[in-house]
Amino acid sequence: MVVDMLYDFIDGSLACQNAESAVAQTVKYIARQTKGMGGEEHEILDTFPILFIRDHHPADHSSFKEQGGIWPPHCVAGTHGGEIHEDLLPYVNEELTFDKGCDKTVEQYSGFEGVNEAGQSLGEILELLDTTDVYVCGIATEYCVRNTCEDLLKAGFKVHLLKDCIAYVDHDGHLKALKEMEEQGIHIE
Ligand code: VGL
Ligand code: ZN
Repeated sequence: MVVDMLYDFIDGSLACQNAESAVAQTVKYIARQTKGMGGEEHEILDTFPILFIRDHHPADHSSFKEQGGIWPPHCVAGTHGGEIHEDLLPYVNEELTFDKGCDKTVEQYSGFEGVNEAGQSLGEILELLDTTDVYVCGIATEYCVRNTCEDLLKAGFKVHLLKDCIAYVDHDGHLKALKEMEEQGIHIE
């Protein structure tokens, strides 16, 4: 599961620490896991589904400073800043891409209730895929990654967090979040 590897969090208005490296390590990880699968997209998706989450805001979202929120404008729907990093595009499939934060009035850090184009939620799709274990990477550790991992755990999945494949707003905040996630039973690897 690739959380918010979007340009605004990588080199845009909310650029996070370690983001370029997290993307590169994620691409390597996926390449290792899918090696020998023949490169047919459906074959990769059947054996090793890769789900993408996108922060996807209207231009006047309530989390933006101009609206009284705490963040600079970011990941506005339809802008470059809201797009998935190009190195990951070969693995993106719209059925497995889930948007969150679309409602102007709601801050939504967790991707768990994100929805795909057909209106299916991430939780629903994980059920359909008969998932037991979820391997999570993305941005930012303290916010979306953490909230998504916690919701996955609550829903009964075994959650693995790939520590080289995450980026963060603040280094101390990142370490604290990792420690607290580990205490809850999330596997940091
Ligand atoms: C996030 C800040 C604002 C995140 C989303 O996905 O981690 N962080 N919006
Ligand atoms: Zn946001």
